Amino acid sequence: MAEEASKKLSLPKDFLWGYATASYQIEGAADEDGRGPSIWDTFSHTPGKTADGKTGDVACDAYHRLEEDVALLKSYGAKAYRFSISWSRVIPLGGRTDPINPAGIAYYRNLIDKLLENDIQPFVTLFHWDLPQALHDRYLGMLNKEEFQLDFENYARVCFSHLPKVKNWITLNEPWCSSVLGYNTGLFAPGRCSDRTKSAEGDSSREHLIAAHSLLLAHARAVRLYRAEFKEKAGGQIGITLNGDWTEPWDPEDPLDVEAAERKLEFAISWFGDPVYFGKYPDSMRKQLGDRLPEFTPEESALVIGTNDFYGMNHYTANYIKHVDTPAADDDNLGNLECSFYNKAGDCIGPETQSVWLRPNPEGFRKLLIWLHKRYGGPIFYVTENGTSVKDEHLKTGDDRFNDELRCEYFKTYITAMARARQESGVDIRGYLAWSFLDNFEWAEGYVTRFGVTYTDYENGQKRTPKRSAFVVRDTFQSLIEK
Ligand code: PNW
Repeated sequence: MAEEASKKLSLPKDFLWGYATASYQIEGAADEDGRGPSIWDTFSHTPGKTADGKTGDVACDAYHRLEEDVALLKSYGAKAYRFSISWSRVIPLGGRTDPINPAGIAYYRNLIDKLLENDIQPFVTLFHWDLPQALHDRYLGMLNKEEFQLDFENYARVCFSHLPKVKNWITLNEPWCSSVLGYNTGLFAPGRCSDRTKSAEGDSSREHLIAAHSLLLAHARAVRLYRAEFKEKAGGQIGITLNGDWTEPWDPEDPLDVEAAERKLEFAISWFGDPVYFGKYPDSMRKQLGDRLPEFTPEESALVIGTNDFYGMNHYTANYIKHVDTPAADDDNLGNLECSFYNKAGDCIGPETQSVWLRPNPEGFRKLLIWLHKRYGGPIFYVTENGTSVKDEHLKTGDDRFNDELRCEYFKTYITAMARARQESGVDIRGYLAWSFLDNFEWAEGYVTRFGVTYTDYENGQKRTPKRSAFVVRDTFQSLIEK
C-alpha cells in the first residue's frame, strides 16, 4: 500500500475522457423536423413547474450547431462525448407500431459521423428522462410494465439498427431520478405525487416503485436484444447509468447511524444495482417497503441479472446520515433516515454550490468507487457524469462569467480521487465524462443553475465561450495520462 501510494499517480494511455449532455437539456428545436413532444415539453410548459417557467424549446440550440459543438469538443481535447437520443425525435409517438421519423435518425447519424471523424468516441444514452408524451397519454408510460418494456425494446432496436457505428450504449440515465422525482416527489416530469395541490393524480407510496421495476425490465430487454443481434457485429458494449451520492454516518460511534448510512446507499443505488448484478432488490428495501416493492418473478429475475457490460456511474456529492427512531412514512424514499451536510462534531461535508443537494467532497467519490467495486464484484466502470454548479454563477458579469474557480477545484480534486481509486484500490475505471459540456436546461431549475465548462449566453444567440474549467479538465487529464 505504502509503495502503491508513493508511485506517481497516472491513468493509462487509452483512458477515455470527455463530456456529457442530454437531449432535452441542449437540443432545442422542440417541434422541428417532425419531433413529437415528450413529458418534459409538457411539464416545463406547465406553470409553476420550472424556475421562471423556462422550457427546453430552444435550450442551447445544439440541434442546429452540431459542427460548431463537435469542433469545440475537439478543441478541448475530448476523447469521448456522451449525449442522449430524444426518443420522440426518432419515433414521435414512441410506440412499437408508430412510424419512425427519418429526420430524427439523420440528425443523430450525422452527429455520430462528425464525432468519429474527429476521433471522439460517442457514448449514447437511449433514455435520459424525456419519455414521448404519447406513451404517457396512452398508458401512463412506465406505470404500465408490459407496454413500456415492449415499446422501449422496439425503440432500442430502431437505434441499434440505424446507428451501427456506436460502440458504447447506455440504456437508461439515472432511473432513480425518473422514478423518485417523477412519481414520488413529483419535482420532475411527469410530476405525479400524492400531494393534490401539486398533482391531480399519483400515489407517492407506490408509483415510483412500479416505475423503477418497469425501467429495470426495459433496460434488461434492450441489453438482451443488443447482445443477441448487434453486439458482436458492432464490437460494442452496453450498460446502465446509476446515480449515487456517498454517505458518512452522522455519528460514527452510533451503530444505528452506521447502518443508516449503508441503508441510504442501498435505497439509492442498490435498488437498481442489485437487480442488475444479483437479480433481486436489497433486503433493507424489502424490510421497509414490504409488498409495495414489486417482486421479480423467476423469469424477470433471469432476464435482469447480469445485464451490464459496464457500470455507468454518475456522481456529484456526499451526505452525513442520521438514523431516525420513528417508523418510516409511506412516501419515504431514503430508507427512513435524515441527510445532512453537517455531522455530530459540526464538520461540514463541503462548500455550498448553486444546487441545494450538491456539496463537493472528492473523498466521497473515491470511497463510493471502492464500495461499488466490492459490492458488484469488480465491474468495469465508466464515470458517465461528474461535475458541479457554482453558487451565484448566474449573477456574474463580463469576463468573470468564465472564471469558475470552484468548478476548477472540483474537477482537479475529483479526477485525482478517481485516479487514486483506480491505482491504489484496483477499481477498473476506463473512462470519465464530465457534466457538462455546456451550461444547459437544468430541469426544474431552468437556466439559473449552470453546470457547463462552456458558458452559454442565452441573451446572445446561445453563444458559447469556454470557461477556465474546460482547460483545467484538459490539463488534469494530460498530466495524468501516460505518454
Ligand atoms: C443529473 N438530485 O441529475 C442528470 O443526469 C443531469 O441531467 C443533470 O443535469 C445533472 O445531474 C445535474 O443536476 C440529477 O436532486 C438531478 O439529487 C438531481 C439530483 C441528482 C442528479
